[in-house]
Amino acid sequence: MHLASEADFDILKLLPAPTNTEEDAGPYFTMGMCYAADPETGEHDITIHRLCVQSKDEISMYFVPGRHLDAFRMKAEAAGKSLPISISIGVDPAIEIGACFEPPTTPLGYDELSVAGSLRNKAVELVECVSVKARAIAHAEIVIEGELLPNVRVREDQNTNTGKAMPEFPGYTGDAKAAIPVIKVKAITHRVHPILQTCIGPSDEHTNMAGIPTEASILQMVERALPGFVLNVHCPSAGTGKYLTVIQIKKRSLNDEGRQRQAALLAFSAFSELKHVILVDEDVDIFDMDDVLWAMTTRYQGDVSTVFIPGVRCHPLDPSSDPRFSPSILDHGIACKTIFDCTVPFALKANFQRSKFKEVDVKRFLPNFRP
Ligand SMILES: [Mn+2]
Repeated sequence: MHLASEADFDILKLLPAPTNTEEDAGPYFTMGMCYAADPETGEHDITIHRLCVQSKDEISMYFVPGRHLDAFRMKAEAAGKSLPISISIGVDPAIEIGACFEPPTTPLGYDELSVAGSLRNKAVELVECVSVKARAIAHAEIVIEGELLPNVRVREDQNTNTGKAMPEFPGYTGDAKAAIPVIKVKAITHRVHPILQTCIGPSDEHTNMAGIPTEASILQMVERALPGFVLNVHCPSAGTGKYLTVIQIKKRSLNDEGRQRQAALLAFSAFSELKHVILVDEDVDIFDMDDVLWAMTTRYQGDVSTVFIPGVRCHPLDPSSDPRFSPSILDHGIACKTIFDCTVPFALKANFQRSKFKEVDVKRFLPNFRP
């Protein structure tokens, strides 16, 4: 245990926060499970945020608009109070997946640790912090304890002036923010010889952490509205985990024609940050992007198989979601949600049978072959 009140306390002497590119605003913690409570209701929320070390005992915290911890922070700030927070690093992956769930699947007031508890069939063990009134993950490698200060903001790149923050999951280095909240660190606790877990964007690790909750959220919502219609959902790494989803459906009658597009609309409402939906039939392997693009090539006509829903708020880290990209985009973060319907019209199913290859009769060529 190291308390910030000790004279030689310095975050970077204790923890090797990595600086991943020349233009990073500073050293970042990228895999911190940030956990805090609503100052009014006591309900908890856990999410992962971009955390930049700003001084020996200060960390800046960036909130994409609408994040639940930010709602807690604003409530505390309105009352002139700081918000106690714990940052647990190096935890059970079930907690990392749970922390990436977002509304409406996990609305404000929903503690995403419940997802982790359900995955493991065992409640997540918590521990009281030593320096602030908050709880942390009991078996974390490292816990940073602190308080989000009211009415204090820093420029994210105040120490480097690079104009940039760090590499984000869409594959671009995000811009440094001009004024973001600050955590005053009060203590750091850790296991003996702790391992500092980190993660870079974009990476399969990052995009899967974003993608698995997206898939689960879409499946849950679509299944409720159209039971049995959607077979599977995949958010591939190429689509950042959050921006693109492939939905596999099965049309069973002429009556199902058009339902696939309804499934896509439901997906957009299940996950507001989703930008592109690719719809495919039951004979397409949604985990093989070659197969998905084959469907887009042979079962899709741009002018009739595409549905544009312009002017919808998606996600601010998509650089094409910007008024400079098109005057039709009114504000940064607004995008055109698009459905790519690569399913075969039900009436034409017979014309789209994939070639059915014969099984190889190995014994014809290798009489002694034993499988
Ligand atoms: Mn939440």
